[in-house]
Amino acid sequence: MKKIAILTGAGISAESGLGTFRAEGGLWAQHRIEDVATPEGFARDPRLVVNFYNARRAQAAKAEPNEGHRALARLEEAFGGEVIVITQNVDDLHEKAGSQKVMHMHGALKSALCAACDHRWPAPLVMAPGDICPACNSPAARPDIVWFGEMPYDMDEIFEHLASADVFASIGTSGNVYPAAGFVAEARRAGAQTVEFNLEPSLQGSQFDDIRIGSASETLPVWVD
Ligand code: BJW
Repeated sequence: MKKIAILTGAGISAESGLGTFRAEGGLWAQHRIEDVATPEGFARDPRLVVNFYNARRAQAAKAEPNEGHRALARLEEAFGGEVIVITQNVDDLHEKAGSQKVMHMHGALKSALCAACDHRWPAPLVMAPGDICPACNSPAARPDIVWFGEMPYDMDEIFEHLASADVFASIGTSGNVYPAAGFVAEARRAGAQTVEFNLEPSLQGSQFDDIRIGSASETLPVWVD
């Protein structure tokens, strides 16, 4: 076995105190997606959107990785081949746990993006609408987050990993949001063994060879160690 591709979602960070999106009382119960997670929402009210991500950046900065994140970092260290973590999460808990190969397909709270020239740079803890881009001097800074209708990052590289993975593991994601929700089908087609870790089967649950029900902080250490 040479490659393990791992997709993570909000569920892996839930026990680190970061809210998921679609649970009762989750982020989408408190904020309208159209307002805070679309380019149109940002154009309408940049202050609301910047403040939403400022609050989440502050919360993520205080959060610590849990046993699920740590188990994946141990897997990378112990496994003879390649372990790739493809995360939909915008926190940095995989990095804090020690994972080295992490791809943030939906962007990162720690990063700012210039809407004028696409330059990316480390975000200050508190961003403000109209912050200046250090590369082109436009007042066009925005959170470096992939909103609905935008292209997720690194898709070519991600599809190459899925096509060459021996094992595909999906952890703590509900399978509502594409293209990530289609990764299990892609990996299966390429011949990977597939396993899901979740509190309950996701929308894509029927496509996995194996489902480990339970909290990722408990099921991942059992899988890895
Ligand atoms: C636990 C647990 C514990 C809890 N242990 N588990 C019709 C068909 C197909 C596609 C579309 C369509 N109409 C529109 C689209 C496209 C759209 C889309 O998918 N819409 C759907 C809603 C239908 N997608 C896009 O626009 C994307 N771009 C795109 O498609 O570009 C074109 C393209 C095409 C082809 C190839 C490439 C590109 C962009 C999507 C951007 C998503 N952005 C967000 C917000 C920004 C980030 C942020 O603010 O943080 O990303 S939305 C939000 O959902 C966030 C998440 O990353 C994402 C996924 O959520 P996740 O992680 O699954 O969280 P939850 O809350 O849904 O689930 C948590 C799970 O954890 C649950 O299952 C729990 O049970 C579990 N859990 N505790 C284990 N302790």
